[in-house]
Amino acid sequence: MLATTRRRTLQALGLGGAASLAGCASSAPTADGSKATDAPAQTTTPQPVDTDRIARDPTNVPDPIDRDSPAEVDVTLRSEEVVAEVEEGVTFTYMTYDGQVPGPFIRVRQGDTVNLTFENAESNSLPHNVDFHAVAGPGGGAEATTTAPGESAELRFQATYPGAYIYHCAVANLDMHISAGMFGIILVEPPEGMPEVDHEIYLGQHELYTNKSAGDEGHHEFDMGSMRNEEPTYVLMNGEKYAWTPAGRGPAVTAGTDETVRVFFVDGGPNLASSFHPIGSVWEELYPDGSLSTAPQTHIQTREVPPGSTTIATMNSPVPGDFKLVDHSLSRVARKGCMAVVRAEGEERPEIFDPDPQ
Ligand SMILES: [Cu+2]
Repeated sequence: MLATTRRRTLQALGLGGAASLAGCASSAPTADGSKATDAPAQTTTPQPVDTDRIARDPTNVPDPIDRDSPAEVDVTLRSEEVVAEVEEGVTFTYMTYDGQVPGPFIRVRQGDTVNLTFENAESNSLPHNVDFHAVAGPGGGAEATTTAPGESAELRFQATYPGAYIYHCAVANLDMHISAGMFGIILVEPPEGMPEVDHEIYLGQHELYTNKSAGDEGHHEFDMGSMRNEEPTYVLMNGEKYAWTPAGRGPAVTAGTDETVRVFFVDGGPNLASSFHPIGSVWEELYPDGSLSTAPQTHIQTREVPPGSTTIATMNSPVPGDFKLVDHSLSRVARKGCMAVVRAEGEERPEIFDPDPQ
């Protein structure tokens, strides 16, 4: 059974590699910078979508761990290639864990043993896998989980160190797979847990590289040349333009004034570091790179989060209003879609902020 599975996997890898290379050649830019003439025909008609929303709900975070001893935890991740809207009228074929971007938030305790089942959906066209930065072992489990469409694999690992870690696809053309949406967070809580807060939210930033400009209607094909040049069409939080904002496809995340919101943020990249900033506030407490072995920094305005890393940061507002969470490389916000909003609701406090003093 195992040998059969492995053989099928290798066959699929061969096919996947050739298909990907062909895609690479056909979408390479020409000498004058225009797209090659054999690039896929452009159309202003979006493709039918497989899902209404590719954007994971930022409030979809598992509860804090309420155990004082290690346990065995069963986790299933399923890779799914799905067509969805980046914004209205613009479709893209995403690659996902469990059908949304970022992948599901996995929460375990230091010392836990994770029994992972990784499934590659039958309808997929490519091999996929998972590399967990929380795994102490070769490839973070990538080779052990490499599967062809229709197959599954199992991996057992112990979470030996605490922190918030990225997981991501790491097959051939891994930059393409991460760009298409294959990344997420696994949080390994320290034995003593984390300080209690009022809200926890989950955001993931990444870049889409397509054969059109941001906002051009129709189906956007993945574009290898743009990715090689690190010139993304979109830079997104949770996979859609302005995914969780009142101005976008909304709604904003809401919290009461003076309530503490903890943000788990992952930069999937694959190429751009994020300068993560809450407009109108600062990060009250911030754990650089998601490290929970060190004391948090305090009152941080902007924190760089490299691709392949995370941060854990808290914010609170004494006054009501909308607080935009952005990459402070602001062209990515104004032109490429990268923003989420936390709306603080409560009483005005003019002694702290008065927009109309008499
Ligand atoms: Cu993949």
